[in-house]
Amino acid sequence: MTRAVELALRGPAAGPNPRVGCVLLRDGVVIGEGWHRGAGTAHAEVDALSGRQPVPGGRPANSVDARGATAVVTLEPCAHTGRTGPCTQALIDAGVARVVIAVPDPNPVAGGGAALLRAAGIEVVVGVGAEQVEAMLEPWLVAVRRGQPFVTLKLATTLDGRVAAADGSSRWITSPESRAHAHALRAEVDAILVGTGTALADRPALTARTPDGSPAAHQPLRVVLGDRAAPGDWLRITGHDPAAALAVLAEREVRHVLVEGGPTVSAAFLRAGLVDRVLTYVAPVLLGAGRSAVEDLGIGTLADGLRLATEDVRRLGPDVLVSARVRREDDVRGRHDSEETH
Ligand code: AOF
Ligand code: ZN
Repeated sequence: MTRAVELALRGPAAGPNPRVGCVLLRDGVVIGEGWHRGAGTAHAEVDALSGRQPVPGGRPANSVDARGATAVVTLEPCAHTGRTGPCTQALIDAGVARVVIAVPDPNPVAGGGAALLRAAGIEVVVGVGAEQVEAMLEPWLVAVRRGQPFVTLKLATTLDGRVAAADGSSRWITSPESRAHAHALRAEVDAILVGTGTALADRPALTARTPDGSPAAHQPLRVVLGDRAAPGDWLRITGHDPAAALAVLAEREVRHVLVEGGPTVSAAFLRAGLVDRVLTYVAPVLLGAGRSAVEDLGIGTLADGLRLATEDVRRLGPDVLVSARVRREDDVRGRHDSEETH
């Protein structure tokens, strides 16, 4: 499964489909490997069965003889015909004897593959390496289970929590290392959302760029929320309702949205309880005055403060990046943890 995860990670982080990897084994020897390269391309299982990926020590083949073999897949093989055919049927047709799965597919359209495989007499094991795969696929899994995009809120602040000085100047608070990191992050999400205030004041390009300044291969959908006219070729969502915005994005198969400001939109998403993760780039700068990162949340007393769970801390040049989770009411993570394994 660790190898299957490695293969899965070769696929794109962004896009409507999950990253999936598959290893085919016979008597402990790898006979096929595959991964999914994004919506519209072959699924990992079909890619592995095709033999086009050379296995370690081997050459590419026209197909793999998988009769009696074991397929190790990071995600439950799909049971539907979507942009491509059902992997479940491909595995059955190939004569696979055993399928080892890390996590069930929460997509109501594609799920149910494990039961179909069992009905065809194939031994199925679910849950192997589930933690590793849950971590890799978290935004996608959460978004598909919930029917609403996973929301990462990005903040870039001074040590005293300011995002602009008294005169409104804000470029740049964080270091080039932090900004490069943020650009890499943009390339991994499906959409970036800002409010009209930020769009008008900063006119951010919101493009994902590589370290040398050239545009990244994947550019997220750029979204602006609010009623004022905004510049550029962005998707305009009118009104100020974060839930309505997420519904529009869900329609477009957006799984992961990065909310990038400003303080008004950040507060609106937090107040609505729609943020999953807060990524804060903190620069060792003090301003003592100026706009704070998040507008009023309607919290009057410390006991009501929104306390997050720190997931990760790292240094980026002089800055610190803190990644923290917000516990959501509708958080259904781990719902499948107790699912049968046999
Ligand atoms: C698999 N193997 O490698 C992937 C799966 O419309 P399609 O054909 O692109 O199918 C997309 C859905 O299939 C996706 O939402 C997810 O439920 C599943 N992805 N399944 O068996 C794969 N990528
Ligand atoms: Zn499939």
